[in-house]
Amino acid sequence: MESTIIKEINGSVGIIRLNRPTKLNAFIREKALLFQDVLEEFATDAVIRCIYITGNGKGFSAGQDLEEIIADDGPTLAQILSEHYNPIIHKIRNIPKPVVAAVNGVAAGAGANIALACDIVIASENASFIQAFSKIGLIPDSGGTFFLPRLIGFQKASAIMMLGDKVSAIDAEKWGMIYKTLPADQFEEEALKIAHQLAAMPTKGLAHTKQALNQSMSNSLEEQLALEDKLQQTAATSKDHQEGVAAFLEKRAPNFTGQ
Ligand code: T3D
Repeated sequence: MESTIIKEINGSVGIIRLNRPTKLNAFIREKALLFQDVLEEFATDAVIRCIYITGNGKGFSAGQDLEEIIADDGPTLAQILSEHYNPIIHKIRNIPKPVVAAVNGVAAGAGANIALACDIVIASENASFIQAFSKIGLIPDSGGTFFLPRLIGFQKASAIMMLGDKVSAIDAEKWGMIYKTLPADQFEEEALKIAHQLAAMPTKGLAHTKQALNQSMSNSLEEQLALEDKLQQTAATSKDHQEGVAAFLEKRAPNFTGQ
């Protein structure tokens, strides 16, 4: 049987394909644990400078597999959050590399919130985002109540979380929930181009930017200014910083190595 998570390395981009297409890539325990293993592997592989997550088939992910939660031998609710989704969100936010979600189709429940935890979310014009939790008496998890109000504001976040509306990719882009919508027929090619662009950039600088953005969620202005000062001093010691400045002054294209 094909794996529920397919990993590929394409140049410096580590690709993760969620692969249960007949169930819209809904998560079962085995898949959630494997996903974490691959995130960890790509996080530590020096060749990989950008991670790209997408879904196989017509959906990105329909979140938790609802059959698994009623199965006698399925994981408990406590396990589902503490061993599946929470570690996935922690890893995505803490990997010192850009993580791109390429949302090819519907993203619902935890599937939507895993995408929204990524650094850059790109969606096919056919994709949609559903905070499906309210329809089954649950609350949005996988960081949804943290990221969504910060992305689109408290009011819209409350409404779509309570009503469980299907938000089109086009509206998601308009509201600032995602970075960009791409035409369906060019989706994978164009989304991968963005991942390759990120992978060719100064990886350490991007990692520091990610860290600063993470901490901006809870820091005061004073704390954030101090953090920027500290991270900028570190970024300034990187080879890629030297290369960027040299390339600019020599009027040539830079060759960043991620060092
Ligand atoms: O206790 C806990 O679970 C805590 C953790 C919570 C985390 C969560 O993610 S909770 C939210 C779980 N997800 C949902 O509630 C979404 C359920 N799915 C849907 O509402 C719809 O499938 C969609 C709106 C996402 C897409 O609709 P549509 O019409 O495009 O597709 P479909 O026909 O409903 O689905 C296609 C197949 O995938 C179908 O299987 P079948 O009948 O062809 O054999 C459907 O049953 C299956 N599927 C879709 N979502 C799930 C699923 N099977 C299991 N679990 C799913 N979540």
